Amino acid sequence: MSVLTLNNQQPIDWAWKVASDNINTTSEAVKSALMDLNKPIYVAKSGQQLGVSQSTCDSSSESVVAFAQALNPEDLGDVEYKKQHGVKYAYHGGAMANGIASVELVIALGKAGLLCSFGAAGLVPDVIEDSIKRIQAELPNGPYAVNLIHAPAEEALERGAVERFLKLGVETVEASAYLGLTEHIVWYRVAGLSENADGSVFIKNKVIAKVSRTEVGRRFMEPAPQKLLDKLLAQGKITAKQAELSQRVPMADDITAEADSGGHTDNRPFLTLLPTIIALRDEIQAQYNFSPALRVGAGGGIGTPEATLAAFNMGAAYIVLGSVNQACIEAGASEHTRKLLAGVEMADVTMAPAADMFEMGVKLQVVKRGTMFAMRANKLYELYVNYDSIESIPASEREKIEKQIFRQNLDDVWSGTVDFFQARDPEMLARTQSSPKRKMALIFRWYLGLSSRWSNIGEKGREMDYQIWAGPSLGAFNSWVKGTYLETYTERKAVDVALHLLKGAAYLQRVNQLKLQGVSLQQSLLNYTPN
Ligand code: FMN
Repeated sequence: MSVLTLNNQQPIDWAWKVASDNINTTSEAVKSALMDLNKPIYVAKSGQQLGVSQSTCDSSSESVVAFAQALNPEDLGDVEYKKQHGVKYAYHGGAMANGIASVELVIALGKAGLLCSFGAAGLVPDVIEDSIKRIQAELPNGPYAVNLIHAPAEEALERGAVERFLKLGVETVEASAYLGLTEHIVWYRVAGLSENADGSVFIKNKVIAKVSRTEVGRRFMEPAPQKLLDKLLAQGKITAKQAELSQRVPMADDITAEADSGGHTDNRPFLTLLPTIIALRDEIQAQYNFSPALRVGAGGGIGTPEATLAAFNMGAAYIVLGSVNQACIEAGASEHTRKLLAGVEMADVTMAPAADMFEMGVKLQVVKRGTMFAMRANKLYELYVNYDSIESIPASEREKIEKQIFRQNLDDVWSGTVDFFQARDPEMLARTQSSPKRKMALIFRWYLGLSSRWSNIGEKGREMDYQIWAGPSLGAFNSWVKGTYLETYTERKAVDVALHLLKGAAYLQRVNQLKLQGVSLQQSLLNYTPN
């Protein structure tokens, strides 16, 4: 088959001309032209064949029958996103709890003009503060973000996080796990508002809100609610002027529509969630006419150039990655985990109980290959649902979980749990006194909590219990990079990965442009391979 063939009965006759001796017809030449993203491609006849040229000429020569624009990775996505966040690319490395989205990851991506959120969730305040200072030392002018996670059961943590962010001058937070707004996130946002000389509102504290539901999305797309502003005014945390300015801006600059992702997820398909959140944005933007306009990004499921391009073509302002980044060398995951992640296929993920919301039956997406965590955690949840206390679990079952899962007597687990909560949250312990079921939950949460830590630090002998969050995007990524240098886990640098995804999306967009003008391309030209 020819490298390029024209299917159109009536080819488009573009006004451009190319010199006959400047048309290349070989597969290698066409590939190299397609890869040369900085220059346009002109398809024209060369004898009986079709070929490509990357420049036009004024006189004579061949008519151009198809054209693809110059399209660089930095051209993708929303211009205002890049401007407001001071980044080169419309990309966001999503937060990954317990420092999996590590200081190193944030710095590496930031230095390359890619925004990434530090994974502050689950870390103690002093560690968060120290990490922010390390990031600020390397990226004094950004870009970087820090995760602000809503913790319904631990309000003090959320308040403390905002206090530190304001003190340290953190100018972008990725707000996640919110079910509605809290005074803390409103405080962060509104305390950073002032008026520019031209009367417009200056937003110092930027918010990227991650949502998977419209009702939560709406809260972040609208201005701050008066009730919470009044509370903050009464505490002297914001000024009357700031409260007034807050009514002219949305609560968040960016809304990430989080589809089926690693970790906490509603498992919504990206193809349905993104247009739904975009439609909501359009409705709210039309109502308020914010400037700059509200933006919607896409996260969950993105691990290939195809998915990247789909997101941008569906109107995403930027893309968000998580699972794929955990498998990169800068991530705060152990070597064992990163190696395992590099071999994960799309169907090697499943839902398992979440430590933080175990009692509510909340699940999150984890790896099920090379670790028995999901099976074991699901077993614990089943026992939790079926029995009212540790004492009512049949002896044979208890023995089994003590031997296989806890590797110690449950009484010993309980005394360790008591020590832990006495230091962290004594109220939680008090509540177990009247509720043996609650005590059982805390004992089971010992396993759920530690298993993540084991994965991050590479605890020897506990590999089969590693709790590793990941979504199907990782398997898709692994299939795409099979046979390339990125198949090797030690070669996965987050910047490389991000740039290949964006380059690949630009490449595919150019292929699509040619296809839409009736050009069929040889199979080997249809995909972008990282090398
Ligand atoms: N999102 C948060 O907002 N806070 C977190 O603490 C957090 N932890 C995560 C930990 C891991 C290991 C993973 C894989 C994801 C986590 N996420 C968290 C979600 C990511 O920030 C990102 O939105 C998501 O992974 C994108 O979908 P993907 O997994 O398909 O790439």
